[in-house]
Amino acid sequence: MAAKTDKITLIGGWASPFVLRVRIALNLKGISYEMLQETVEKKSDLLLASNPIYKKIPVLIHNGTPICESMIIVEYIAETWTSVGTPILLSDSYDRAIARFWTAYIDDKLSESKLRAMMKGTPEAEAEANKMGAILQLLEDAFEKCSLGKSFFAGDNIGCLYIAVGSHLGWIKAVEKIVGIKFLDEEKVPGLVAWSERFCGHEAVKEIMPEVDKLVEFAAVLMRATAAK
Ligand code: GTX
Repeated sequence: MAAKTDKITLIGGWASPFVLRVRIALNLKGISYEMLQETVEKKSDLLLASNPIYKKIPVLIHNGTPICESMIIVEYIAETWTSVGTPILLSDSYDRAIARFWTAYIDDKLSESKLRAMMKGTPEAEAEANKMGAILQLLEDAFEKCSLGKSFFAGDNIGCLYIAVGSHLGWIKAVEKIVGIKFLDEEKVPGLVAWSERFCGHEAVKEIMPEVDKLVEFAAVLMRATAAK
């Protein structure tokens, strides 16, 4: 178990769904941390030194030791601070395997490059964005069927899979606004819509979930920065 005097630093950025995962996990455990904001223009020396392989955020620095990749960090937090706050890992190994399967699916389908491709404002981008609807429909059906201890939508605690999916809700809503297509549609994905409202209102989430309009503004900044390179 980690000590109260531990120094926790998060190299992050307010708009990143992957950073949000780590912040939710830290909130669930009630762990204080310092967050260093990376900028679009230039990666910090600390980020380059801490994640030399991918050079991406988030990186958690625990007493000087860096840990990279959002879901690896979430599991590290769950396993390091077992006896404080809310448990994050499911107790059954099969349930954990199923949760990891769907987390890998989400990370494959909603990577940064795929989110960017959805927001370019071109006809191809609209076709790409439509894939979001299909992904959400598949998740709705799968989560209804698969048993993760309790049914996915009926669970009270925020576990790893909730964090993996829920961290993307802000960007899903931002893409909805940018391309003018409703993905979180009550008629099509009622379970996900009701669950997403509960997730966004959770104590560990509501203060840190980025505002959709700010994400839309940030998307424009990101696109301009990419075009200028
Ligand atoms: N697999 C990694 C994880 O889970 O930690 C992915 C992390 C990642 O992609 N981080 C991005 C990064 O550092 C920041 S989050 C992307 C912002 C969303 C924008 C949506 C359009 N990127 C820097 C880089 O790729 O150089």
